[in-house]
Amino acid sequence: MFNLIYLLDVVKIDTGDAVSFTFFTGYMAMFAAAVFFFFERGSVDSKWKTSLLVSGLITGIAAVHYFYMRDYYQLTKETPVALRYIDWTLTVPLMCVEFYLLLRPAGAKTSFMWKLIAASVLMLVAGYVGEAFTDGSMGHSVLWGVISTLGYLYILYSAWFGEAKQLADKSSSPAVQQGIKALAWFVLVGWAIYPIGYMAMPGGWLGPDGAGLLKATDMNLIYNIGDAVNKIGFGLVVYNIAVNETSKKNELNKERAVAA
Ligand SMILES: *C/C=C(C)/C=C/C=C(C)/C=C/C1=C(C)CCCC1(C)C
Repeated sequence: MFNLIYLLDVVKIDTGDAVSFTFFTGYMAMFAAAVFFFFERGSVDSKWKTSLLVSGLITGIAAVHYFYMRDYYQLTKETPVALRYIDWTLTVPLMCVEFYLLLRPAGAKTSFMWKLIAASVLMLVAGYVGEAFTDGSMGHSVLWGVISTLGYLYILYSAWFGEAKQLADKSSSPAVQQGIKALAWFVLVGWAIYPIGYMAMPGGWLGPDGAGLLKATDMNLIYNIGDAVNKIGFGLVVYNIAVNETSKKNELNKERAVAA
């Protein structure tokens, strides 16, 4: 019985439901991006292969979660809180790994990576407690939202002024410097999309219990847009650096060959 309902429900996409629509397009976009990054990995210099692999993993892991979240939402019309946060707990630390991989030639240590990861875990665990254990009150939503924001601010600070920025300044590669700058913009603007979605929750500042600017269902819409922008965007920044640096190296090798 359950299976029959399941099948009927999955086939029928409600065209009036923007959340449902973005779950489907989000899934396909992540899937396509993962295929792209995995294939392109073969055409860049070996130094960049791990970075592209991580980009492929980020979008690939997201694609699998979107596959399940899409059906979960289709069936229940509820927010897939657990699936969402499992996805983020895997993919956001991998984005921190991207920062580390790009900055390793400039002297980044693993402690730099672990600090970013710790901040991202604080951000996500607090966000999860805020959403999963809500009593519908504004006090709960705001408390855990603020704790989460501390983790977010650490990463933001690192990217713009702190360790990530200082390492980027030491990098000998203009492509890496520009890339880190682009990632810093993603963290500032792209990641700021998420707290807006969070504030649509019961008791949230912008939701029905707060300013009334957002409906509770807007949360998933906003998160889905944020994910597509940030996961694919991060990957493309890394891809761009890898392609630029690879062609620079190829040029150099050609010049050397001519000179020899
Ligand atoms: C691929 C997924 C990404 C980049 C997810 C990023 C998520 C955030 C930046 C979430 C931040 C939050 C706050 C800053 C406060 C409210 C709770 C969160 C978890 C939505």
